Amino acid sequence: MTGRPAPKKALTIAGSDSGGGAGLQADLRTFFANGVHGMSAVTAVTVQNSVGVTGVAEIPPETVAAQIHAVASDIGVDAAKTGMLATAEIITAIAKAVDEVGIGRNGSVPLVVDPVAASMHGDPLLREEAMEAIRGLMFPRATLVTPNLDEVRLLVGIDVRTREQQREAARVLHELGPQWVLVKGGHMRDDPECTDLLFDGTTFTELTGPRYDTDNTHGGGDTLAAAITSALAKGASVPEAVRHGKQFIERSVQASYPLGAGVGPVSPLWVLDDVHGR
Ligand code: PXL
Repeated sequence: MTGRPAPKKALTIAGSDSGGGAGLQADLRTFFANGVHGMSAVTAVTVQNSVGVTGVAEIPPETVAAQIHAVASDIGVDAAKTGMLATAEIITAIAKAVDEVGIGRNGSVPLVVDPVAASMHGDPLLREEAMEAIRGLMFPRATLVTPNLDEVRLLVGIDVRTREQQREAARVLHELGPQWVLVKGGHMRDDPECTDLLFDGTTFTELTGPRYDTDNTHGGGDTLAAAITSALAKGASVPEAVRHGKQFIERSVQASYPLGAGVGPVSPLWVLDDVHGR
């Protein structure tokens, strides 16, 4: 029989971006670019292009949970991530479903929680009252959480402007229950570099990279978290996976491109340069 052994499998629990820049579309292409089989449990469908979000249709919570059960019971999941979760009811259903199938800290499958609150245009992707559900239900289940500085402010009320405040935020976020915290420094725009801070409750590790000159950063957080999730699916430790993710997002920012009248996406298309050229 023709074929090959199945690759490792990663699941994204996230929203759809009709413009293809962010959300589950970014996650699935990042899984593919990392040689991992990608699966999705869709939480919401956004009506979106490069300029912004003009509509959101939420998926019924029981349908979100059913997608998780369907893929976990048959195909299996080596690592999972969450993105746009939309409502407290959807988050409650996800928390129960991941516990039932062994994803997250109550099981053995690594879970990356990217606490998505708004699009880069400021359009809300999470109802206001749902941030409490992310804090209370998703953080304690997370192997790793990956907030940017806007999300840090919404989650714990700390307005990070210095490296010391970044450490303080990591400490406070860790107390909410995740095994690891990655406080991303990309939104510290005065910093000529881009320093992310990784913390496991004991040790701080700073990961510093260049700050690239581009406005096309749509889907950057999703791509980073999905690259980390891919590495976890392949058995990497969290620090190894985060290092891989950082390298992957740097190359994907370098390969970002303009699209429409607004903000273009970061892109993992560079992995195919040898096949298709640039
Ligand atoms: O990049 C965060 C994000 C996640 N999920 C969806 C999005 C966005 C940003 O726009 O649209 C569906």
